[in-house]
Amino acid sequence: MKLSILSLLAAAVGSSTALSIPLHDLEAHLQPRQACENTPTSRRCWGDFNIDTDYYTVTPDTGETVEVWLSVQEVPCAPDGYSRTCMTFNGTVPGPTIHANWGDNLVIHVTNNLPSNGTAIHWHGVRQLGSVEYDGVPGVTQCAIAPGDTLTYQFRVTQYGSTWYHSHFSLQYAEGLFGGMVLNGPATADYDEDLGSLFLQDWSHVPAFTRWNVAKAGAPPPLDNGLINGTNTFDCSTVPDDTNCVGGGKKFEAVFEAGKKYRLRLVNVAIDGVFHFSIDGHTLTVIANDLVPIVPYTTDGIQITIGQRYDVIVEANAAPGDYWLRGGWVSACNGLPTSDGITGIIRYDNSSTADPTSTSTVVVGTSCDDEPAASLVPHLALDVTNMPVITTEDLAWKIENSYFKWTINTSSLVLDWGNPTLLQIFNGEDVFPTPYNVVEVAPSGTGPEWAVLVIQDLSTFGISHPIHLHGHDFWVLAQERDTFNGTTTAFNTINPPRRDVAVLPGNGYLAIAFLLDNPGAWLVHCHIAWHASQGLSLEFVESQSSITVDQADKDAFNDTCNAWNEWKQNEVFPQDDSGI
Ligand SMILES: *[C@@H]1O[C@H](CO)[C@@H](O)[C@H](O)[C@H]1NC(C)=O
Ligand SMILES: *[C@@H]1O[C@H](CO)[C@@H](O)[C@H](O)[C@H]1NC(C)=O
Ligand SMILES: *[C@@H]1O[C@H](CO)[C@@H](O)[C@H](O)[C@H]1NC(C)=O
Ligand SMILES: *[C@@H]1O[C@H](CO)[C@@H](O)[C@H](O)[C@H]1NC(C)=O
Ligand SMILES: *[C@@H]1O[C@H](CO)[C@@H](O)[C@H](O)[C@H]1NC(C)=O
Ligand SMILES: *[C@@H]1O[C@H](CO)[C@@H](O)[C@H](O)[C@H]1NC(C)=O
Ligand SMILES: *[C@@H]1O[C@H](CO)[C@@H](O)[C@H](O)[C@H]1NC(C)=O
Ligand SMILES: [Cu+2]
Repeated sequence: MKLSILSLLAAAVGSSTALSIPLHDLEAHLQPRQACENTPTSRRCWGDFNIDTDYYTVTPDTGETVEVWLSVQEVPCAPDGYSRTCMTFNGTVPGPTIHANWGDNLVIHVTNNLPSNGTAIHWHGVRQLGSVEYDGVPGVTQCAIAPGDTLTYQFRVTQYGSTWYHSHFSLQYAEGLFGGMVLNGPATADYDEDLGSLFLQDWSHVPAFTRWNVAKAGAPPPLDNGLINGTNTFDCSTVPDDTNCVGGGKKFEAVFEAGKKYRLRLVNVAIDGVFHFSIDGHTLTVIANDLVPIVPYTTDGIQITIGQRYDVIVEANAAPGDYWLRGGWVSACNGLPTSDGITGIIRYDNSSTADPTSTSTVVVGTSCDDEPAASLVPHLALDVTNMPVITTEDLAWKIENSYFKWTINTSSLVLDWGNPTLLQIFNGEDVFPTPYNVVEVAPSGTGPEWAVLVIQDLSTFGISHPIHLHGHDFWVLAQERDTFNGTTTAFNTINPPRRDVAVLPGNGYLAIAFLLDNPGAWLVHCHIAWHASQGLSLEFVESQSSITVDQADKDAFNDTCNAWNEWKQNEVFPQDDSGI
């Protein structure tokens, strides 16, 4: 850029009509470099930063604080025309979208207005660089927030892209406790309009907490429907005499203007389901996986497992008309009989009310895997260069008191909401309770160092698990339907996919690496909500002696614990799962 301006000016100086520009003025003109504005035709730009900036080490100083108030409350709801009670942020499912810019400070006041549950809110995929106390995991990074109490989460937005926030308290997000986070920044391809988050969700007509009584004995129970951005229809004639089926559900609809390019932020917020998203007659250009911009690729449909996000650009270049948008339920991976009805509508004419007659050419298969690794190439190319320590863990199961539990090296996670790992760390303890499944990691030298986790599935069920790590993006080194033989030679270390949820293939192994740059206590868990409740989780305590928390944040932490311990004396429902 600088070179081309210089050569242009040089050409001008050489021409007969050129103005003579003194050299120091020229320098002033070029320094500081003119900010490159983010517009529909320059999405790679972001002021003094851009899509090439290493966002792991550089964060714009916006000086802005975005302050948000969220009320966690129960309300009557009927997202698909079937009445029940939902747990919500501010009364809606999905909850209010949180918008912020890359580099902003977020201050989020969460008040627990539930009658009889604690809560804790996790900002999925947010690195929480230097702010582990606001990661929102009850029993790990905080005590549960008692009914009536408020906790103010405060952290810096060091990444950009699409994510979501959700309760991490037991099965609460299954009842509706989630919302979108749109973190504005540059992108790897251009688009005209940002349509925001698009949530793909499975949905139960009775509370998940009620189904848990069945689920905890073993297999996940079938659910009743799927929702697209919190809405769908349901055929009440399939449940005659059920007075809760009041009808009136609606399909999600969006309107396209021919010729425009739209950005959609796909988020799988299911508790059990894998989706294969597509829009009839349209191609998707994929520009990000989780909070990592990728080299754009095009596809007819995209497979999304729980917790994952894909940002896609859709060009309105089909013949004007109405088209089905399909969630694409992968029945082979989920306990829901049919995917046919999990749809929304894209219209080119906003006065149209007709059902689309479009058909799909996309084949939803039986694979529960991620998109092929070869497609998911991070734009900011980073290799894993030094991985001296490999932690291997065996995934299996046991039956305890007639209940099914997943185990990690024979131990199933169980947390005490009143005794978080971080409290134990504040108290200087370094031996953690066995069911906390703590693995301690720390760099052995001074240079960049990665920790590697290999989870080997020995359960023999053949079920795939979407594995999520807190506090970090991870590099996906291997996803094999095989037994890990202990050698790292076959690991993909050269700019492999980088994200925060990846699939552990059934009867195989998943190997991930994360940079040891964020001291804290970080959960790793399966994002199938039933499995998390059944203990499929461990935690990394990273660089324990370097974990620092300001006094004001420690005081807020202590207040939350005191309120929880007081309320717990009158707790109505005792904990009967892992806690997450
Ligand atoms: C949520 O509701 C509270 C009132 O309970 C209100 O003050 C706040 O602005 C709402 N938050 C959002 C993000 O809409
Ligand atoms: C949370 O609330 C739900 C609904 O009232 C109840 O079924 C469940 O047992 C509660 N769980 C805990 C741990 O409080
Ligand atoms: C989905 O719902 C969220 C929350 O209400 C909203 O911000 C978003 O724009 C909706 N998505 C689309 C594609 O309309
Ligand atoms: C439909 O689109 C037209 C033309 O863009 C616009 O003027 C009108 O407000 C839209 N109507 C609705 C209900 O969105
Ligand atoms: C888990 O068990 C395997 C097999 O016994 C062992 O090799 C591995 O070191 C254990 N992992 C940890 C973190 O102790
Ligand atoms: C270990 O497995 C990898 C990947 O399957 C393979 O390339 C390598 O040859 C194996 N090494 C040994 C010693 O078996
Ligand atoms: C936390 O609160 C308890 C109860 O009020 C108090 O005794 C204790 O000193 C506090 N601890 C810290 C570290 O502030
Ligand atoms: Cu799982």
